[in-house]
Amino acid sequence: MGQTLTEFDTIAAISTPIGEGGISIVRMSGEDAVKIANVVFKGKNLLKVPSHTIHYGHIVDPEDAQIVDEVMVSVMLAPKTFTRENIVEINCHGGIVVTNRILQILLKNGARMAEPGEFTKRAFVNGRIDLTQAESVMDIVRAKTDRARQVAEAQLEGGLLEKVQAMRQDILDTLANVEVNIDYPEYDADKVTGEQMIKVAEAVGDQIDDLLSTAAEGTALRNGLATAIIGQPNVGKSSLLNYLTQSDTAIVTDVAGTTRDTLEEFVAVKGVPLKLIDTAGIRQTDNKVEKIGVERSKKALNKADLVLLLLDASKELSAADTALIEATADKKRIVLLNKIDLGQKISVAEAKKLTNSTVIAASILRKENLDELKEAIKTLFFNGIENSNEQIMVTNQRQVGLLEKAKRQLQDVVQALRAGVPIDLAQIDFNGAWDTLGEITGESSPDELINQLFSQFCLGK
Ligand SMILES: Nc1nc2c(ncn2[C@@H]2O[C@H](COP(=O)(O)OP(=O)(O)OP(=O)(O)O)[C@@H](O)[C@H]2O)c(=O)[nH]1
Ligand SMILES: [Mg+2]
Repeated sequence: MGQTLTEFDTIAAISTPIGEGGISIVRMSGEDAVKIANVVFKGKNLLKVPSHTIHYGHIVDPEDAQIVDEVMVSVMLAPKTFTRENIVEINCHGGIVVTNRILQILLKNGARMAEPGEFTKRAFVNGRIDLTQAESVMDIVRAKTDRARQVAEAQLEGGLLEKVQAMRQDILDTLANVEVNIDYPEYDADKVTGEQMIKVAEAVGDQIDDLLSTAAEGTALRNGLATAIIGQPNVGKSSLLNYLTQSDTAIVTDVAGTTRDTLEEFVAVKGVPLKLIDTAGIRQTDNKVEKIGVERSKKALNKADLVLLLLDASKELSAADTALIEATADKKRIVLLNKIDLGQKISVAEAKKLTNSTVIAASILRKENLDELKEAIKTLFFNGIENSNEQIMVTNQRQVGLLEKAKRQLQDVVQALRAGVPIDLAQIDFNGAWDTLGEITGESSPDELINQLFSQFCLGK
């Protein structure tokens, strides 16, 4: 991340969702942004206005001198902008045709269509933000709960960046020391440096552990806790999904085997983000379609962080129920005894003894005791996770993978030095850890990785 600005062409994109709305924003970034805007804008001379000002006028197609729309145009001059380049934002009337037309006119007059994430990528390449901050921009856009947003904002403020940079600095300082001692070898310099390297490797390793301990909550906040609704056919799984999502996404009928595919919905239950997965009732079946559904249910179960196991309380516990209890035994689990409006043949105490889990007796149909279920989900989530007030968290698999790799490299350093390996050999892994940590912030990331990362962004971001 150098301080010098890389020269780029001028890009343009629609930065608001495509559709009808109050206003839409077409954004341009690059050296010529103001020049191009000025060609198509009728109002003040934009080349002469101060930076960070907004101006009323009209977009006129230079080709036929026709007025396209009445607009407000913001001019923000480099370097104090999101991309560190000149940025022009055209606020036009919301509407697909108008917005597209303005974009087309900009493209005809010298701008190039931006790729997904290209604005944010320029902010990264021009050194305004690091990779963790770029990722957080996307996370803020996608945040489904307020807590997830808070964590993303903290990351955008550079919280994770600072921690990673501090660790890299510690490693670098030690490396510098080693270099000095190699250049001026004295009697016990090697031993002293070796001990120092072990100390730093262990200290940085501990800091990595601290960060990794936030990963479970961090990734759950970002992606939602994968929650599989499991149970026999007709027990009320789809009814529960619909209740929790307050919609009628899933088809509910009294026909056993209604749901034949897994269905995913994102909900926040008392602030806990869940990725709910409604599944086909698990049973032996000869129906081809249902069979596939049952297989998918089993897969969903494997991947689940949390299982909501539904049992029909109005009937005696069956062998099939027992099989499901066993199949879900090693998962975080809440057992819901459903249909108590039809009588209760399985008691909460009995189910508790059998499952060693939180058990709630409820009626989804009558919406009875469902708040207890929500409370139970909340308790499970926030108790299972430490540092729950922590703002600086590891929120995605990319970060987790790199931290784990750096941790292994540091462990190797310690092991090697303890085994008497010469310091200049152990140093290779120490160097490696420094590099790996740099990949988290993007300081030592290969280009293709960076391109791939930004291509996941939305257009206009
Ligand atoms: N009496 C009663 N009926 C319920 C309750 N919850 C769900 N039902 C009914 O049970 C039937 C099956 O509900 P679903 O939600 O489709 O059950 P499912 O588990 O998704 O079923 P499959 O998709 O076939 O596996 C429907 O007729 C629901 O209205 C309840 O608490 N009490
Ligand atoms: Mg169903």
